[in-house]
Amino acid sequence: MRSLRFTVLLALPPLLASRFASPLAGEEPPADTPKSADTSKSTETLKPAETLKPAETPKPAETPKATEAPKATETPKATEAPKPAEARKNLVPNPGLEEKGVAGPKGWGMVGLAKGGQEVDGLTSFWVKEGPGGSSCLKLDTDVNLDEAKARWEEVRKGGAGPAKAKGPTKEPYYDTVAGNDGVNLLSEEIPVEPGKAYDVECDVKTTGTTGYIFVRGYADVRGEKRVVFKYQRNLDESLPGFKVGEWFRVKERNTFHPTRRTPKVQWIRVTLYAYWPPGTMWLDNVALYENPNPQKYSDEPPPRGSAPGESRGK
Ligand SMILES: [Ca+2]
Repeated sequence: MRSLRFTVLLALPPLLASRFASPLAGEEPPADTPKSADTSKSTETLKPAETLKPAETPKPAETPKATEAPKATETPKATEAPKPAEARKNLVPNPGLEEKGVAGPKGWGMVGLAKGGQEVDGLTSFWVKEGPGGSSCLKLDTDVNLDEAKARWEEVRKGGAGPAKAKGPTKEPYYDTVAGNDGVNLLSEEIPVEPGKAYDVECDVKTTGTTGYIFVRGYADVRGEKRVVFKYQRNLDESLPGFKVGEWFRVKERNTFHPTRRTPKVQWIRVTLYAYWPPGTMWLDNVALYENPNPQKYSDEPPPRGSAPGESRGK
């Protein structure tokens, strides 16, 4: 992990890199290599701890009271301009995290989780109705003791994990929490990449003060093995202009990357939602990935030399 931290530092601008200088800085997620994952044992009846709450039903639209509304003005005017910006196709599967998989949002998975396994662990990751407008979203909690989290992750990897036990208390200085170590992350399914194309990545995020990233990992077939050869990352924290702790914020500016510009072998990408330090909670929703036909500039940094430890066998 040491060499990995060094790699990350190299890949960051000085200002951001300084954030990583702390020994508490988030490590990269561990290898997303399924070890002894046995999805065949998965129980279909698992329910994440926090998905049972009834949806906070949005209030019905207030019906217009006035009955004297002018008639004949309801027909759309021919002058309404088309909306080219909204015609962009979102390439992320289950981007609003609304569709249910085994125990969480379908198509999203913990690092190390075999395909078809339980998406969230109910201890550090949850599928909740706390998104914008009461929609389903992802909640990541890094204020969990690392030992408890690791035990839980192992249970989930094996399949048929059942409900998680409640987390124990954490204590200062929190170095032994998930926040001080691996962080928590969920990855999208693989999304095919077209050579020569640039993309924009977006998401909604809210935090209690914990910071994180939206990562994009690019995979290539290297001697028959899928390896991470490209990485783009965007801070999810107060470095975003207009971002406020405790409020939903749409991350959409300056997030253009070009996976095949320097790493032409990239064939697939996966979006990773990642929370780490300080211990706290992060909510994420409405992930989007759009082709950008006219990129003004790229935000992606040069790829790390070789693939980082723990990512070489990326699934
Ligand atoms: Ca949603």
